[in-house]
Amino acid sequence: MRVTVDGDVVELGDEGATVLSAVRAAGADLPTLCHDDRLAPVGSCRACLVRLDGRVVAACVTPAVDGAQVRVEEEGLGRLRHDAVEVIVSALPPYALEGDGELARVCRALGIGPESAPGGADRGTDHTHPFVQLDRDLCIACGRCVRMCAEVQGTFALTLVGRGSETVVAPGTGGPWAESDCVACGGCVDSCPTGALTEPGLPVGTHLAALTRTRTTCGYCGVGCALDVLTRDGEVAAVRPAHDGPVNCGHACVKGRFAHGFLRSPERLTQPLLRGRSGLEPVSWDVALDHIARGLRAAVTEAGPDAVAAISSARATNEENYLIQKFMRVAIGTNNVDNCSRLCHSPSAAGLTAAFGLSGGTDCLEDVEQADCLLVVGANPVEAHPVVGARLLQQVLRGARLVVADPRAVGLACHADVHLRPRPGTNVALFNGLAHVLLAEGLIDEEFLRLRAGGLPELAALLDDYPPDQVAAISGVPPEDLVAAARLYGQAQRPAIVYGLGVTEHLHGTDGVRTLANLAILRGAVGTDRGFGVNPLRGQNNVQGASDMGALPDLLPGYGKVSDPAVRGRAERIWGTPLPGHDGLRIPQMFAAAREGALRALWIIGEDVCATDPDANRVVEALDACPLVISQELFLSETARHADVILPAASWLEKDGTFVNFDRRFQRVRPALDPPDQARTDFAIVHAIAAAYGADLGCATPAEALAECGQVAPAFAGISHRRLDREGAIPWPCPDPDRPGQAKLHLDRFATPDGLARLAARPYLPPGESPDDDYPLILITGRRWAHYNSGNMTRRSGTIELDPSDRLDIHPSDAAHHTVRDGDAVLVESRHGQATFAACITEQIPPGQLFCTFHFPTGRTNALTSSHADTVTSCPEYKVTAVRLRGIQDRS
Ligand SMILES: Nc1nc2c(c(=O)[nH]1)N[C@H]1C(S)=C(S)[C@@H](COP(=O)(O)OP(=O)(O)OC[C@H]3O[C@@H](n4cnc5c(=O)[nH]c(N)nc54)[C@H](O)[C@@H]3O)O[C@H]1N2
Ligand SMILES: Nc1nc2c(c(=O)[nH]1)N[C@H]1C(S)=C(S)[C@@H](COP(=O)(O)OP(=O)(O)OC[C@H]3O[C@@H](n4cnc5c(=O)[nH]c(N)nc54)[C@H](O)[C@@H]3O)O[C@H]1N2
Ligand code: SF4
Ligand code: SF4
Ligand code: FES
Ligand SMILES: [Mo]
Repeated sequence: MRVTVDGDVVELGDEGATVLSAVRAAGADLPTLCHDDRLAPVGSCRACLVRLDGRVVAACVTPAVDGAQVRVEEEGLGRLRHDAVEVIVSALPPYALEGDGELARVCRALGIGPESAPGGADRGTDHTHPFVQLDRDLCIACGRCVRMCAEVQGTFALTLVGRGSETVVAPGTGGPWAESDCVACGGCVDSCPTGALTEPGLPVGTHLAALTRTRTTCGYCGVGCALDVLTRDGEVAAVRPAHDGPVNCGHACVKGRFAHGFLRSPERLTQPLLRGRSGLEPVSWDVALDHIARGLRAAVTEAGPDAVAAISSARATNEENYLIQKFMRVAIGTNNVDNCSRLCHSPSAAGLTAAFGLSGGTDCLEDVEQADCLLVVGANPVEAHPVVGARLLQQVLRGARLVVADPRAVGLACHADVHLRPRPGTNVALFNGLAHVLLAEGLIDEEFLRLRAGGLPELAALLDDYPPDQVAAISGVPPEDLVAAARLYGQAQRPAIVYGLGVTEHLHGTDGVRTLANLAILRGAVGTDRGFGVNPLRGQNNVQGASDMGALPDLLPGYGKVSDPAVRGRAERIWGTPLPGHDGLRIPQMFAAAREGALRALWIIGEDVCATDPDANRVVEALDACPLVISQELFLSETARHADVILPAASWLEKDGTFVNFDRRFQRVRPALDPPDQARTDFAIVHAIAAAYGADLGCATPAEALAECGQVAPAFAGISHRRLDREGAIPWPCPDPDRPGQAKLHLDRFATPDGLARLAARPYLPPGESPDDDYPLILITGRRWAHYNSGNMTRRSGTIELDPSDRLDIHPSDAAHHTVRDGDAVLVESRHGQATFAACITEQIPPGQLFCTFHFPTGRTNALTSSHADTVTSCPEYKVTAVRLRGIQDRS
């Protein structure tokens, strides 16, 4: 459509365009106060008045129509806008117009000075919350915060109270902000135009233009939010979500937004430490590097290259991971390199590769948002991937149907049409049951199955054993729920599967992924526009990338098998040296080898294995048995305490490179700060270790490392730092620098050898541990919103105030049975160890099950978990541990 703005003609493609978008497209200056592009317009402030075909209208709420004539620069109109804003400002105190916030800028543009703002009713402040602070005197009741919390975040924590000029934002719960439902996403602060809502680092009146702004990618979870880090005098003043962030679109969560206090924690490691006779002592880099090089040489000389192993970091950049695996393969000569994908989504990589030929999720987030039915399985995105969780919730609020499969009633489950609550460890039976109903009721895509999939006869035969009542007996899911869920998924036009660790972290996690993928294949809802595939919510900021870069014992960068001579030959030519052709050790095998005395040196980069790997007491035994343990860390983690050398590393806010997020997008990481004191980036540390060892890895800069990786792995050849700087985000595969990457996979054919998707006929097999008389309860472990994994970073950030300690969720019936009251200290025992928690009595957890996190080392959660692991990939069975409650102490 064409609209004329002050005589200039603008073309607008978007049918939903408003007069405001036409004005903006024409480049005209028009103030707005109640408007935010992320929110539905309300048109309440009248700052944006224009003339449309003769009438005065609020531009933000008025649809643009073809041929419309809009006037902005008209004498009378300027006056109207001035007066509208002056009325608003008249109730505010003068400091409302200080700084370069939105209101201050609007007033300056309209010629409204501090004399127009004599007000200030002294309505008081609410500074109870660590990250969100309210000055009621600055509230103009535009409602942007309320809408942000509802329409973007989906928490509905806020409301407007009072009448007329007394109207002010308040938590819906009535009390102080700190006791509200707020989950500190920061959205309301980000949208507030006046400074009524602020964060501690940016008080009202701050001149934002005077701060340094660095665009980077969040280093916590795998969502990959684009963030603008604002710094002042070498400190982070604030972190703001980028409004043009490709994944987050101006949203973020408490971790990316506020959990940066760890940077300046007094406990931050700032110099190398070496274990001497009297414990860990500070040493120079030269001494530490020399010690490491000698230890590595001794291990290789005495026991061969396979006596050395490295655990690479999914927190580190692609370029760092590339360099680490290159050092291990080229300089040491071993494939003993792995990353925490092993503990997390290795069953996704194996299962999706077997089903579809590539290890990544099949679609991009935007596409999943087109779905009319979401099947969210064993994932709690509201807490673990909050920006994705919020987007999925908005889709449900807009009418998409929702099936959640999770034993616990948390997050999206509260909004589900059907909530399936399988006993932990019974997914395969559940998914086979769903597939049984799809087949029985003809809810399958026969043409797709004929042309694009294989394995139907075998699957159909197996599914005879999974009628709903049979599945109910195994999983505890009522037959009618199973049928209802299958019908919702089976009858949807465009169903989507989104899943998490509740599928993978099991004895049969890979079978879980494959039998879940069956559902999408049966429906023809993957690799077509009739559905949005199978999408794992990968966990760490760069776990996808660490694996993509070949920090895996069996795969080179780009997933070529080390055992394949042709693949190896390509890397050998580029790296100029022969490579070992046998698979290296997986993380659990590294620990086993160390306990047996076969592993002589273990280099652990950014992973707190003593806190986060299962059966932690046995991990400690392994480290104690290994002659050289190097821990490359931000903090003296549980693991670092058992190391011989500790190297102080830079964090994501201090380094240059790229991450790959959960839907395969490469994005840039840029340093906002220098590393503290002697800390160095992992990139620099790997080079320094290589140099001390007498090896030259090439790749002087991260950009060069990514370029070299593209030579080894053609799927990344089209991606470079320079291109990312221009384009923002690029999904892989992207072999060609002149063509976009592939966001949606498998559209013409699957990447399997015969091009067909593979159905899997996998029977249900019981988990490694089941409840019995000695250990009658099942412990599920997982995450809560305010902390991150080991908690080493979030426990040292302000987030600790939001969630100061771990607790054990227990159903009221079990609590009564064990005479446990809310808050009581309880001792949990498994066959492997014991741990203590404060009890939290809640119906979120079913009877017979318990839930806790692993965010607090004092809890010792992973002393409880077993060494049972996925039979295909060795991913630990973190989600099922048989336990008992003991030693209940009275609170009094
Ligand atoms: N706040 C926060 N966010 C995080 C992290 C964090 O520590 N804190 N960690 C990041 C990382 S590394 C990862 S991998 C992701 C993980 O993100 P998620 O996969 O969402 O994480 P979890 O909470 O471990 O597990 C998800 C759900 O699986 C359910 N579940 C357990 N057993 C079963 C089962 O047998 N069947 C089914 N269907 N469900 C089951 C649990 O009840 C739990 O709600 O989160 C990332 N984001
Ligand atoms: N019981 C139980 N245990 C679990 C899980 C579970 O669900 N239940 N989930 C598992 C999963 S999915 C995962 S991914 C693992 C995660 O386990 P970890 O990877 O061990 O956990 P993180 O806390 O992410 O920590 C990594 C460490 O890296 C450091 N670090 C951060 N950034 C950098 C960096 O740039 N460089 C370096 N050198 N160090 C850095 C941090 O200080 C932190 O100590 O935990 C697993 N453990
Ligand atoms: S910070 Fe986020 S969750 Fe909290 S009130 Fe504001 S918008 Fe709502
Ligand atoms: S959702 Fe994930 S990537 Fe985004 S800000 Fe939160 S932790 Fe960071
Ligand atoms: S911005 Fe249009 S009425 Fe407020
Ligand atoms: Mo993870």
